[in-house]
Amino acid sequence: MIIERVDLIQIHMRLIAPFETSYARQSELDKLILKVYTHDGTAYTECTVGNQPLYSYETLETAKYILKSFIIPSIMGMELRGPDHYWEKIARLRGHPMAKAAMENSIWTLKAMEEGIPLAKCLGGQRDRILSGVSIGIQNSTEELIELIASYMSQGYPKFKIKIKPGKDVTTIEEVRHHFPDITLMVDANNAFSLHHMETLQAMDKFDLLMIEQPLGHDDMVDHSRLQAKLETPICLDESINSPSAARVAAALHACRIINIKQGRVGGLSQALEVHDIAQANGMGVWCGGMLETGIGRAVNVALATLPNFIYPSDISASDRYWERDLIDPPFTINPDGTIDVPTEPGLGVKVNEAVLNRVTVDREIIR
Ligand code: OSB
Ligand code: MG
Repeated sequence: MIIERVDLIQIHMRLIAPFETSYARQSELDKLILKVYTHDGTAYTECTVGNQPLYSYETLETAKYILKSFIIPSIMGMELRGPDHYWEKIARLRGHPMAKAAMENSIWTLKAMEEGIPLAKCLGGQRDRILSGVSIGIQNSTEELIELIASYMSQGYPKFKIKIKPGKDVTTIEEVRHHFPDITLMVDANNAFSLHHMETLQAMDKFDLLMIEQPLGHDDMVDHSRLQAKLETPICLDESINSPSAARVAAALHACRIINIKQGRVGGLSQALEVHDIAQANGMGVWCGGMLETGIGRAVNVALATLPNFIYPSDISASDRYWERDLIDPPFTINPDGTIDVPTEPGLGVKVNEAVLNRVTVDREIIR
């Protein structure tokens, strides 16, 4: 394949409802979509950056800059054999995993299109449905949280992840668990606690949580390892696993028992596959997280989640959990058994609605 043109498309979209984590409350999102052109076809991909360096140091502006100044010039107009060849071309570039991932996704998608198979098959995935799940932001009151969980339950979601932070922790979990004794429940702290909160964190052990996601510092493996030794509940790392080598460190230190894989955070699908294999070799299961993607990024997540070591329900929800109108047709929906169907068409397998995309586009930079 030869990449001849890349459009960096900035879009602005409003979430169905604000999403609050321990570090921010978001109701409108700017996103970066890439349209990648070759002689034989085009591929859309989504960069998982946000507007501010909060979840990760990358932002929409840094990703655009790195893509147009370094990544795209390294590959433009060349005969590219596939993802491995792409990595050879950009190996010298340090950092910026989400920018690299966005371009890499398009190369995987174009490769799947060339081979006439769905992206999931191209990655070595085996399932035709993946286990869904829903990540619920911090609410104003526990009553509202309980109502939301009840409504997601009625839609068939098989796993409920609730965001927590100091002050909205044990009491909230206790009330939710009291209301719903049997649901599959987990919490995500987005690095809001420290070892000074040991009592609070240990108190979470009695609520039969599937896991506690990223309780401590985004780059602190040592403290997570100390905490895991004192908890019965498995720790799942998200922010801390930003590369395959971070996954090896986590395994060696027993800093977690589960990994949340987000392909953007680890630098793309090839490295996500490596993290998947490292986890499996170390007896750790993984699951597919999300970054409030549109249907374009969600299709990549769905494809990735078809790999065999994705043994826990994901954060991949139906389109209508995020958007009034998703960018793809048809939107992702949830089956009554809590699964989402894996697209079967070649490539990404979803159709981008260009009229809808144009409506939300605020800026388009064409690089050739
Ligand atoms: O920590 O997993 C997280 C969304 C944005 C940034 C970080 C996180 C999340 C989610 C939502 O939890 C996952 C999703 O529904 O896409
Ligand atoms: Mg998380």
